Amino acid sequence: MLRRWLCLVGLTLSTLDSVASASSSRKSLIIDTDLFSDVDDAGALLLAATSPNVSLLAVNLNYPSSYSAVAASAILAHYGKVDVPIGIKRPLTNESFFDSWSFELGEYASKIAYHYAGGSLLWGQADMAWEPVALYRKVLAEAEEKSVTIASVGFFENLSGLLNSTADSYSNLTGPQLIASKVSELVIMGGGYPSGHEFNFWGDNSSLTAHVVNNWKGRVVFSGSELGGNVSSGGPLMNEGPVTDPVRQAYIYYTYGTPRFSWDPLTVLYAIEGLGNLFEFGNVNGGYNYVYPNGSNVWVNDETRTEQYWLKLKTDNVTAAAELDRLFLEGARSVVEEENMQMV
Ligand SMILES: *[C@@H]1O[C@H](CO)[C@@H](O)[C@H](O)[C@H]1NC(C)=O
Ligand SMILES: *[C@@H]1O[C@H](CO)[C@@H](O)[C@H](O)[C@H]1NC(C)=O
Ligand SMILES: *[C@@H]1O[C@H](CO)[C@@H](O)[C@H](O)[C@H]1NC(C)=O
Ligand SMILES: *[C@@H]1O[C@H](CO)[C@@H](O)[C@H](O)[C@H]1NC(C)=O
Ligand SMILES: *[C@@H]1O[C@H](CO)[C@@H](O)[C@H](O)[C@H]1NC(C)=O
Ligand SMILES: *[C@@H]1O[C@H](CO)[C@@H](O)[C@H](O)[C@H]1NC(C)=O
Ligand SMILES: *[C@@H]1O[C@H](CO)[C@@H](O)[C@H](O)[C@H]1NC(C)=O
Ligand SMILES: *[C@@H]1O[C@H](CO)[C@@H](O)[C@H](O)[C@H]1NC(C)=O
Ligand SMILES: CC(=O)N[C@H]1CO[C@H](CO)[C@@H](O)[C@@H]1O
Repeated sequence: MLRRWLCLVGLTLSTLDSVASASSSRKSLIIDTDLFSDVDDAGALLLAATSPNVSLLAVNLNYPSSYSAVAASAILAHYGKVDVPIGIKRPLTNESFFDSWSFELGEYASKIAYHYAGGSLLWGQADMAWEPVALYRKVLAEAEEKSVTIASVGFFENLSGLLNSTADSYSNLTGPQLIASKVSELVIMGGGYPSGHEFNFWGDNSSLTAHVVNNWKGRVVFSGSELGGNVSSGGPLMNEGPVTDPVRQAYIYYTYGTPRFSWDPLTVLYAIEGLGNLFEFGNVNGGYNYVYPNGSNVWVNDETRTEQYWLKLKTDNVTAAAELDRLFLEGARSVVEEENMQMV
């Protein structure tokens, strides 16, 4: 009886899963994240891994700490996404984050990597991760025309490498040709709007930021420091979320219980849902973003350019935070409910 019921539950779950995978409204998404010096990358990964509306094609790490790759693997595995390939920028280091600026924030990547180890990259196995440009090229080559959204919530070396790439065993197209044929939208967390000097743009190699932003062809939507920096989230996840959830634990390690700014989760939420009820475009008459070699950026008004946009909130910040908090909890609880059903 119990066995039979378990089989039925298993069947129902896998049937639901395949119905969901067949749904054409799912958005194909690649995340390019640093998952190192701020925990909001982990919040963004939670959304991407648990949203029923996403088909997560790959996760590339643009920060070379081995702990970042293993933590990404642990988080994806917790949400049942063991098959999502992970790439990381080389050469790898064993660097761990230390907040030498405000002395307020804790380190989470190595701790999540160690305590929640799982998925394709176990503890000590970061060197088995993909080379990011090769992973981009493989995944894009296999994707349908104009079907892929890339969400960049960190630095730009991998994307610069993709732009510079040439024909290989995955595709005869150059990087820009592959992008033109497969990518529908690039969503970037970085810069300030209409102008600014923000960490993702200057914090690693600002000339590579300039290379990507100033040369990318096709639709690009920017999420600036002022957007997520005015929305604090993660409180309900820490207070009410499942105790087994690795992203909840990452927030606790990093913020010691204080809600955190929401740059990356808001960016990924837009990448998944589009403008929805939360966002609107800040530019009305076209224009484009220009990045200086020092990483500062400025919006250039130009009515003839209509493929770039920057985001602003359509609601007040409390409403935006409440929506993120709702999705964090819903995502974190979704896997726990499945575990409970399987354990009956
Ligand atoms: C998924 O998409 C549906 C239909 O567009 C929407 O109602 C729902 O809010 C979305 N769910 C999430 C978690 O994004
Ligand atoms: C990182 O640490 C592992 C052991 O924990 C070691 O095998 C590896 O060589 C180290 N990598 C670097 C770049 O120091
Ligand atoms: C890609 O090429 C540009 C020059 O066209 C160069 O500035 C940039 O450093 C290259 N990117 C990488 C990742 O090597
Ligand atoms: C690239 O082009 C060559 C010659 O047309 C062809 O044999 C090969 O299969 C192509 N490679 C890929 C990855 O499509
Ligand atoms: C930025 O990246 C390019 C290409 O990899 C490299 O040539 C250059 O030295 C880097 N600049 C800095 C400041 O690291
Ligand atoms: C909303 O913005 C105000 C003013 O910047 C800030 O004090 C408050 O903490 C913000 N609330 C949330 C939930 O982010
Ligand atoms: C970066 O360079 C631009 C152009 O020269 C300049 O206007 C801006 O002030 C510089 N930003 C910083 C932070 O120095
Ligand atoms: C922060 O949010 C509050 C409430 O929505 C708003 O009044 C304020 O203008 C926002 N501040 C910034 C810098 O966007
Ligand atoms: C180091 C790393 O993995 N990053 C890659 C980013 O792109 C450039 C150009 O393809 C490669 O040289 C790097 O290896």
